[in-house]
Amino acid sequence: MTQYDSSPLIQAARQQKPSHIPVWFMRQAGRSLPEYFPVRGDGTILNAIQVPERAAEITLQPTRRYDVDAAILFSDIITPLWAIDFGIDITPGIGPTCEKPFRSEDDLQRLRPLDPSSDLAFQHDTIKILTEELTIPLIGFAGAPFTLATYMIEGKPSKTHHNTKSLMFSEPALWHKLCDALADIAIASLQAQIEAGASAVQLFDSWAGILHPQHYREFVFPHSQKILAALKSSGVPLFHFGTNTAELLDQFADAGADVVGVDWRTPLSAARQRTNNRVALQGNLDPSICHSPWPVVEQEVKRILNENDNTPGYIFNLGHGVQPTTNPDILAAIAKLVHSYGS
Ligand code: 1CP
Repeated sequence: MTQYDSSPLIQAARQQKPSHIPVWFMRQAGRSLPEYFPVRGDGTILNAIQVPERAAEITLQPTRRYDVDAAILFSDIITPLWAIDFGIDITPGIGPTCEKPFRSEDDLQRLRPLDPSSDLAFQHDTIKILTEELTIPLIGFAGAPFTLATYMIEGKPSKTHHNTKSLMFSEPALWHKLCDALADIAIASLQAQIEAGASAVQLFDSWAGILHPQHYREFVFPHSQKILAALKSSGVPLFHFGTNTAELLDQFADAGADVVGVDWRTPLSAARQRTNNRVALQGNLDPSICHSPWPVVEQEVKRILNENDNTPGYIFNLGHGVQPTTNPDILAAIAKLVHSYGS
């Protein structure tokens, strides 16, 4: 139980009826806001994440511009791996990069257990500042084992993920050891975020949709399920999101989350059928549409809201993260429109 149990975000996540439809935007903090760059400074995002006052300020920036129902901690999915010195970094203009990619059993030694109280002390302090400042729930997050493994194995962002699939299919025992270690790291990081004051957590498996459902079931599902099962007793709502997951939504719902994120390729009504109303849904405006003139955006937002048809257990969001070139005024108008819906 948290102080935000009666907030629209937490109520919708629990499939209760909130006073208005809650809205937040994945990747609402950071690159799309001009005020972000002076706070981040010249270093990489990891430098900013390590300084609690700066990370807290960047988390708060979108909540001042938009009437959103949640803040999301300013961090990255690779932060815990970087904190244990696996040898992963964020290269400006590229994303996560790893000079010595994970390729063999020996590389498991570089993956020591995470001790959040020392490795992620800065994150604890950031959340403490935020819980003082915020009047809306804070969402903590972690990368799911599959998506983290793609960066560790490929060494950089990839479109094909050849190396990841090759290791997964040719060395299944090593693959499962890697994912098991990554699941433990995600559990430790998320538990620490919840203990520090996060009111909900989201497990990002952004790239799991590149897999066939049978391969997802065998190589990915057990690890995500382990993470969500370990967090269940915390009592905070658990969100689970990936892109291109139309054929995986039933398994995303089975993995143990309260809320499943839907990308823009799947109609909400189809997602409801595939998840059989077992979970709340979050989504699913195409982030590219935010670059269109307002009447186009307005029509799309209304189409999605009408499709949901006031079904409880619904949180408005984009179908993936805010793109860096998005005009913040459009996001502000979307939040306002979602809140005025039905009133
Ligand atoms: O300095 C910069 O501006 C670098 C860009 C940047 C930012 C702002 C990166 C590098 N990460 C972040 C912050 C971040 N990353 C947040 C907090 C901001 C917020 O949500 O408001 C979050 C939640 C993430 C999560 C994240 N990082 C995901 C999952 C969500 C998603 O969009 O799918 C993934 C896949 C990453 C990896 C990553 N980190 C950074 C980049 C550019 C990428 C993507 C690289 C790729 O395309 O593969």
